[in-house]
Amino acid sequence: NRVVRTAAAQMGPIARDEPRASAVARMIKLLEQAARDKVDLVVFPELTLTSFFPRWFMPDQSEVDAYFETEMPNAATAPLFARAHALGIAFSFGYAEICRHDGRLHHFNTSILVDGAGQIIDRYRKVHLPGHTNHELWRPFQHLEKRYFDPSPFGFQSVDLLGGKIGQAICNDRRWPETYRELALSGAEMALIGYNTPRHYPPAPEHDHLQDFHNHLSLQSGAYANGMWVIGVAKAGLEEGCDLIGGSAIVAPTGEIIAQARTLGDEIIVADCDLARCAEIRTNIFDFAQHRRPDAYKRIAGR
Ligand code: ING
Repeated sequence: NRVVRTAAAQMGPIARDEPRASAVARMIKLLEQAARDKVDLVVFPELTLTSFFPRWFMPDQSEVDAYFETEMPNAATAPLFARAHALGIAFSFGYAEICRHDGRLHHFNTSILVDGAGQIIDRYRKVHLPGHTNHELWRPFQHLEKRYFDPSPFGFQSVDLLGGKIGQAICNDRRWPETYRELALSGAEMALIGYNTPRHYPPAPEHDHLQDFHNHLSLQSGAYANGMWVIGVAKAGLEEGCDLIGGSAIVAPTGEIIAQARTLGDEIIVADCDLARCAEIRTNIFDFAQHRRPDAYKRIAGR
């Protein structure tokens, strides 16, 4: 077997004026708790250094850019990298990234994976940006990811870590079956997915009571149909007046939830994830080589 002891490190609310140092200190506390459990890998949520700022319309771009990191690691996150390296623990976390690509500045909703030696081995940028572009006054709060971020041009990938292949995705990505299939086809045996999910979804308030169900439905179906471990990690709780769901979960390749958060605050849940268990699914019902019919799937990748 190839057991990776994994922790989902759920974070409670991060206030609008909470300094990055405060969020990082909370992350280090969870990291040290995980270290006491002899955890190999700690997974943090999406945009885990600041409040979920796409909920606010900010006409002034310099105010928006203040939520972004222009280098990584940096002064705010160095203590986290240092502590994790000292503990020999790999970790992933999401943040807002400004980077230069093809000679142009880009704003990405990013998640990085750092190995036990403190090296960034994967940088994923969010593919599926939900929400809208302009200030929509009818909404009780905004969801301006399409305004503040560029969609990733890089797609999905997986990297070698802890004896397996690990891939990343971010929040809305977890609702799209294509996310998991692309990761599985890249060889991923585990998907790390942070999220910030408001309970109230203004375009369809009649679905508000289904948010927890849809969260687990997405994580579990993705895990099962691709025979992979899925680690879903929430930024949870009442954040600046917006109620974010919790429900962080560690899902086995069979689709079973084997660990789940109980609170809406800072909390780690831990599970021994045997990556060899992917074979239970991938050598049987979802043996892609044996059963998958890409010749019949003409529309999926089409535009
Ligand atoms: N948030 C939400 C998500 O996809 C959302 C947006 C909320 C979509 C509720 C549908 C229902 O989980 C992010 N950050 O993508």
